[in-house]
Amino acid sequence: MRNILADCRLYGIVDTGYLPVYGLCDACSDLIEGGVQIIQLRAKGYTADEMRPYAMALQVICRATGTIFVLNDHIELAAELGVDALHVGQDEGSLEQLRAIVGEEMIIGRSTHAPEQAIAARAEGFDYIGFGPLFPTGTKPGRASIGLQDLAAVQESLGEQYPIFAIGGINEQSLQDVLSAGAKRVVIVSWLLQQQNISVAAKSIISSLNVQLKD
Ligand code: TZP
Repeated sequence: MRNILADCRLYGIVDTGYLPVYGLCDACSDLIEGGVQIIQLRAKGYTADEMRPYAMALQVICRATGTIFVLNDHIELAAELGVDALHVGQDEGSLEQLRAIVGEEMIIGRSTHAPEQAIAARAEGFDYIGFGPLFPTGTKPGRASIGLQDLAAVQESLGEQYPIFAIGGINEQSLQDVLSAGAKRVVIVSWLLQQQNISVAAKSIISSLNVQLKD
């Protein structure tokens, strides 16, 4: 799983803000068909009991296809299901506290919103970070955007190999600017989920990433 994390350039999220719960599995399968190798379930406002059946169904799809399945925020549920990865925000405790619940093997990522938070998360030992929101986004309404100016310096100080996923308001149009600003990996939520054909859209983004970032 850690090899997939190292290589993956597009991280997808099935978000109940954009999908009815009965559409989560189809969207997940479409993203996978489009080549996305990391998929997070994000269901703000849902309890662990409400999320459990959907998380289990998505976990089955991801397992069958060698895709990293990430659960957002629900730490106890992540431990209970033994998901591949857990993603947490700034307020969800230290890595040590999280490891005490989910164990040593699970990939754990942290959202960061400023260079100092990114550096701190790397130093603490988080396996990857999200960095953003780069642009205003309806997926995190009210959250101030941080722009592109710190991306390159953050990537340089955390190391070329460390997985930093640029996030927030990224779409087909803004992707080029995000890559020019130094991003090596991106998360795209609403733009992908709102496409008529999610898998074709994901393929097109991945092919742009591969062309722009060829080694
Ligand atoms: N964290 C920072 S911005 C964001 C999250 C979950 C939302 C990204 O969604 P979108 O729709 O790609 O802007």
